Formats: sequence, C-alpha cells, structure tokens
Amino acid sequence: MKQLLITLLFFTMTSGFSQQSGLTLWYKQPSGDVWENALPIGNGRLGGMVYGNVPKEIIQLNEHTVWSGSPNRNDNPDALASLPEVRKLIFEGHYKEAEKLTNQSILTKKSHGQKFQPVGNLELTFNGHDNYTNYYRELDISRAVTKTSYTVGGITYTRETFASFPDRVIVMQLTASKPGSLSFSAAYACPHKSSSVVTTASNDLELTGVTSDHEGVKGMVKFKGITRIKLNGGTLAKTDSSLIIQGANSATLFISIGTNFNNYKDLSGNESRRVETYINQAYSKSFASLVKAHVVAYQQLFNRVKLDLGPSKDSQVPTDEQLKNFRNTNEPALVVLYYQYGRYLLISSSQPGGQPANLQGIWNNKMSPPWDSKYTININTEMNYWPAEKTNLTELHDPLFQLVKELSETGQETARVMYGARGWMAHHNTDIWRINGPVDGAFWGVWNAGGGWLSQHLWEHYLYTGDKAFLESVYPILRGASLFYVDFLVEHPKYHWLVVAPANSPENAPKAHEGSSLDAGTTMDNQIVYDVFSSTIRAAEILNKDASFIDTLKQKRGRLAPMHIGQHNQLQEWLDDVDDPNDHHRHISHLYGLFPSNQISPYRTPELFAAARNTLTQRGDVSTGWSMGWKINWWAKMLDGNHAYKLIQNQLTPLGVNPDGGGTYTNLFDAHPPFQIDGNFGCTSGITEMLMQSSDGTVHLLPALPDAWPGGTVSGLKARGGFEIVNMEWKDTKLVKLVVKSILGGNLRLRVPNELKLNNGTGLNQATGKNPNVFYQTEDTPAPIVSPKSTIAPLALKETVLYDLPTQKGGIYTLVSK
Ligand code: FUC
Repeated sequence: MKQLLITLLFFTMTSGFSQQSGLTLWYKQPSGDVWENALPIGNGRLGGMVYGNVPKEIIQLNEHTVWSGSPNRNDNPDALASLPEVRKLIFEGHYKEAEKLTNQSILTKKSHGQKFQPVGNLELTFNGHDNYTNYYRELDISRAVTKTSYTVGGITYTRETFASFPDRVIVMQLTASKPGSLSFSAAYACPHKSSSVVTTASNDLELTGVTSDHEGVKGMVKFKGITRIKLNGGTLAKTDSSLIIQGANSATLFISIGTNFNNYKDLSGNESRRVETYINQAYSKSFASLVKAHVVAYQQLFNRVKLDLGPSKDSQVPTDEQLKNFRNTNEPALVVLYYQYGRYLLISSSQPGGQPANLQGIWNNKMSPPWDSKYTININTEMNYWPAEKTNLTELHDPLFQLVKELSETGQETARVMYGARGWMAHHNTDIWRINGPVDGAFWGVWNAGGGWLSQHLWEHYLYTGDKAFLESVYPILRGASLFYVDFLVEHPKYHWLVVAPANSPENAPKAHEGSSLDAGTTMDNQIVYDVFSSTIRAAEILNKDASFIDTLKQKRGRLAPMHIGQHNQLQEWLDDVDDPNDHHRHISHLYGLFPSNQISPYRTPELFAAARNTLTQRGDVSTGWSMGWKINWWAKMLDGNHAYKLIQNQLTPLGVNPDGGGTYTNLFDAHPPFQIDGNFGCTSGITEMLMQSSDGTVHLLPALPDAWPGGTVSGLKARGGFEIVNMEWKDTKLVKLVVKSILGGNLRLRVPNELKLNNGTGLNQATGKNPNVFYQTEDTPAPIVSPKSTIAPLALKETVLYDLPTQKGGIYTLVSK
C-alpha cells in the first residue's frame, strides 16, 4: 500500500499535473521558437501565448484593441455614378470589363482595412537553466491555466500562468522546490517602432507604444503595459529596462495592458489610468485567491457542456503524439479535447464588452499578420460564432452583436453614398474601425452581403433564447439590412427575377467568365436576401409592427430567383448552369442554404438536398482549415456521420500531411494554413450538429452519428426555442436516455433514431402536422428550377421517429428507449 502511494505521488510529481482529466493539452518539450507550439491563454481583453521555454521563457502578448490606424472610412463615392454601367456590362455578359470598371470606380481608393497588432513579448531569462530534465508543460482547459515544470540541479521549477477573467490581468506564479533558488530577469521585447520600455521608481517594468500607420491612416492607438513582481524571499534589482530577481522562494508576475480605445470612433481613453487600475486591484490579492476567482468565472461558462465519446485508447501519450496517431487510433478523447478546445478558445477570445474574435481570435505575434487578422465576413467571422448558442455560450455572442450594431451605423453611409440605397450594408471585410468599403480587388471585394449575413446572428440569438426585448432592440438593424436590399435589388433583364448586381459567389469564378468573378443573382446572395427578408418579416410579426414593410418584403421575396439544379445534378452556384464538376474551390458558398441556413432540407426539399450532396461530393474533401470546418457541418446536415467524421480526421491531422490541405498545429490551433481560428470553431459547431440539430422544425437527436462513436453522452447543448439537453446518452447507436429542460415552454418536437417513452407520465405523442412551436417555423423554400439534363432523384433517408411533447416553462422531461 505504502509502495503504491509512493508510486502515485512520484507519478503525480514527475508527470506533472492534470493530463489525466483528458481536458489537457500536454507536451514533453518546450515550444522553441515556433509560435504555433505555444499555448494560448486569454480573457477576451488580453491574449497570451505561453512558450514554456526553459532558459528564456516567452509570453507573447495581445490586447484586443491594439490595431493599426485610427477612426476612418473607406467608401468610394464614385460607385454611385458607375453602378448603372457596371450592371449593364454584367447583364450583357462583359464580365471582364465590368470587373475592370468596378476596380476603377467601386473599389476603395483608401485603406483596405487595418491590422490587429501584437503588444510585444515579456521575456524571462533564467541563467544556468540550459540543461534540464523532467520537462513537462500543459494547458488545462478545464481550468484555463497553463503550467510548465522542469528540473535543474535537483530543483524542480514550475510556472503557472492564466489570463484572469475577473481581474483583467495575466498572472504567472513561479516556484522552486528549494527555498531561495529562484533567480531570473524580466524584460519586454516590443516590435513597434514607436515604443519604449522603462523601469520605474516603484519597480514596475513599463512598456508604452503607439500602433502603426497603415495605408494612409495614422496609427493612434496608444497602449501601455506594466509588469509588476511580488516576491516571496529574495531581492529585486533593476536596470533601465529590466527587473532582476535573485534567490527568491517564489515570485508572482502581474501583467496588465491598457489602451486609449473607447470605441470605433473614439480614442480619448486614458491608457495609463486603465493599466494602473487593473494592476493595482489585482496586485493586492494573493495568487491563491486570484486563481480561485479566475477558475470560478471560467468554469461558470466552460462547465455547461460535457461530452464523452467513448472509452479512450491513446490518452496517455502527449497531445502532439495523439495528433500524429489519430488516423490510426481514432482516439475519442482527442476529439473531445478538440471540441472543448473550441469552446475554451471562444471563452478566451470573446467576452461581453470586448472585441469579437478576429481571424486569429485574440492571438497574433506579427505586425502584419495574414489578412491583417481582421474580420473576413464572407464566412470566417460568422464561423467563429457558430458554436456560441448551441454549445451554451450565448453571452459570448455579444461582442459580435456589438460589431453588427456598429456596422449598421457606419454601413448606412456606405449604402447611401456608394449605392444610393437606404438601410445599411457591408462588403466582405471589416476591422476595428468598422470600415465597410470594398477592399482587396473587385474579384473578392464587390460582394455586398456581409451585413445581410451578419444580421442573421441577431435573429438566431432570438430563436435560441426567446428574448423579445433583445429582438425589439435589434429590430432596426434587421430592418435596415432588409431595406438596403429593397432599394438595391434590380430586375434581371433576361430572367426577370430581382437580383443583387454586381455580385459574386465569394472568391470563386465560373470558367465562362474568363477569370472574372462578377455576376448577378448568385445563389448565395439569393439565399441571404431570402433569409434577411424572412427573418425581418417574422420579427416584425412577432413584435406586431411594420405591417406595410412586411408587405413590401413579401412581395420582393416572391420575386427572388429560386435555387437551380444543373446539368451535373449539382446545386448551381450561379444563375447560369456553368458549374465545373471538377472545381475544388474551398468556398462552397451556395451551400449557405444548407448550413448555416436551412433552406435545403432532407424532409422539405428532397431534390435540393440531393443536389447539395452532389455539389459537396464534386467539390471534394481536401481543403483549407476553415473549409474543412464548414464541411463537417454540411455533412452533418447531410445526415452522413461517417463523411463528417472523415473531415474531422482530415482536420485532426498534423500540418503538412494532407496534400494541398490544412490541418492542425501542435497546439491544436487550426491550420488554414497559416493559423486561422475559424476552423477550430467550425469543427466544434460541426461535432454539435452531428449530435443534435434544431434548425429544421424539430430537435433532431443523433442525426449524423459516425460508426466511430457508437456510444457516448453529452450534456448542456442548447436547441432553438430554449430547450436544453440536460443529458443525452446513446449505446450501440441507439438513443437510450434523454433529459430535456424546457426553458420557455412550448411544443418539443423530437426526431429520434429509435422509439422512446416518457419515464413517468404521459404526453409523448406521435407528431402530426406542422410544429406549432413559434421558434420552429420553417419557410416554404420555393421549388427549384431543374435543368432538363438533370436526372436528380431524392435520396433514401434513414427512418426516424417523430414525437410531440407539450412542455411547461421550466419543466424537465426524462425519456428512455422503449
Ligand atoms: C477568405 C478565404 C481565405 C482566407 C481569408 C481570411 O478570403 O477565402 O481562404 O480564409 O478569407
């Protein structure tokens, strides 16, 4: 027994900390100089990448408002005059000329958007620590704390770091197993030209700087960082630009950052006052109380969802090894870790009151990051927020709503000045200044549905929460998104539908257009306008207002182009039947109608459903990180769990192994490549959609269960209409137990793979007719136009059982298999 205890103690000490919990990323080697090996921490305001290096530790620092530039707009007022000619050229088939004119007179002549920039690194130097043993580092995502430990000369050194949610600072505690043996120096390295580092009379290490000028916009975000060290034993000395600790028992570092950013049009904040307020408040607290408050705040969000996908086979090896082995092991614990990591990353990069997660969340070490690490709103930003509602993190959606609100303000001028339209709009990119002029080039930038798509997140939030006051408050934004299209749609001279023109299907071009992406009435645009109109109509009806506007929208909606099924039995991407079945482009924008929208359904639109499947198959699996993330959601909506799982396998592949495709970095960041966080969020959403869907008039359970997960449990998922899956258990692919909480009351229509019964009481009935629940109303997608060359036929669907369960507000219902 004693021997066992000693062995256990030894194991705990040497193997480190909590990898046993399964919710830990852990490694046996430091990051070296590879940023994508470092472990991310964040509290929505501050982001840190902790390298866990031994003689020189690096914490790379970000703050959510440190962006190049300053308040600015980038509309091009010449657009209005050239719009009729651009449209004429498109309708006459002169796409190249239309693109040329668009580049000259519609594209911005100003900034193409600003850059999210790093603050710098805090670097800790440990002399004499070059030769170490027993190395271990981890990120425990059940607590949002990262740790590093190693041994030098018989002394074990540990560092624990986290970005505190309640205290708004990054805290690192350093300890040594022998008293008086902790010695190191701390210094900042800052990549900004306009920056300086000093040490103060009160022993603070201070970094001040101003962000970069970029594309004619002056950099005016002032930032200030302070590192302050609390010592237990030992001495603290300083040079002009570093702090030197000698012979301490332990030390706690407090890292605070403040900026002058108030909002997208106001930089009059006081960065010094902010940075000092945060650090003074935190410094007065003990490490133990700081870590406790941090973990409580974090777990209040994180613990809402639990997932188990079956017994573990390979979890005793480090995370990088698990990733390498995944193709062979299919380790369910790695899928769970990756799933929950998506939730961890959203909690860490998107907090109410802060900026939304950008292309890299809140983690970037480059002065000029890929695509400026801004907001690409033709897919990537929306994807970041797909997990928010369904994985029970609804309040993390807030920063996106604030961005949409602000874009609806700046986008009114863009709509008016550039297109002579009322309402508001945004093109395919935005940044912290909420620019919405067209950027990058006509091929990409002329797409004008960014506002329309983003506005649907407001509606979805209402569908999940039933929060009528929220709906009332955002109704003007929904209305404005519709009003833009009311004015902007034009009649197609050949087909006579109302279409968006100029348009493109994001970032793709039909071969027939000789390299130009420009077109009118692309499928995705038609689908987005259809959704924007439909959700505005339903919101106005629920709020009992705007009757004549409802009429206008219904009338215009009736004149939109329906979806088309083309000669290759595909869903057409464009109005003309010009798709190439060998096109493997990463964007499959016309499947917006399948997911995240719900215009294509196995039960309501079987032909379109079959066409969507052909399109997915023709486009192929291999793709960039985010594209794989989207494909998991699509295959889940296709009710094909094994194909969705194949995409998870592709995604959980070390970078460089998938030919021409993305994958995953050692720290489980998604690789486009380069790092882009959307793929992480897309996959978390997709795994949820494999287990539960609530978009098609029902709560559909286990709609796309792969053979790899015959048994498992999940708790805490949210469905539209305020239903929460308190617990769901499946065995041998059969749903054996379900506990649902009804937060809003109303009819719960279930679609399940096998027969169920209420474990006590009656009231579970076979469903009939339309679901009366107001949150489950589906629109009647117009019948598709089918090419005479198409041989499309509905697909055979797996049998399911449909039940209706009338629920009471606050009621909890337990069902078991029959
Ligand atoms: C779109 C995508 C790219 C990349 C970029 C940030 O342009 O087509 O693949 O994700 O956004």
